[in-house]
Amino acid sequence: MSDTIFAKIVRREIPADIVYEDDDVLGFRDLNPQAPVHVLFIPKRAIATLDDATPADAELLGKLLLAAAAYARAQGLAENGYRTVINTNTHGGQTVFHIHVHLLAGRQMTWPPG
Ligand code: IU
Repeated sequence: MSDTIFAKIVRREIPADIVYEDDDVLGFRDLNPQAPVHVLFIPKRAIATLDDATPADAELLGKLLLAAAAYARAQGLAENGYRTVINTNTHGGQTVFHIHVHLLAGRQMTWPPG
């Protein structure tokens, strides 16, 4: 799999506003926020897209979602609520091919998404 800018963030080769880290997951603020809170959660071990995930990745994917939820809870975002999004490939709007969960919060979300 080719390297991405997110892998460089994991390796601290380029800066990011990191707000969450554990052994497996990194969370950092999106450079182009779409809500008052917009944090990206990525696994340190890269998976390109959700379509590339296998049963061997089940635990890591679970940790990714739980990290986003733990961060939201710790930041007091859970009561009002938030949105988590994984974009996959072209129609999904994916632009960085290192799987990531968008956590969006701090405003009323609308449905359907664009
Ligand atoms: P997407 O789901 O692949 O479209 O999301 C990629 C996100 O990564 C997007 O919201 C960008 O604003 C964000 N991003 C970033 O935060 N820092 C970067 O250096 C790059 C993209 I490239």
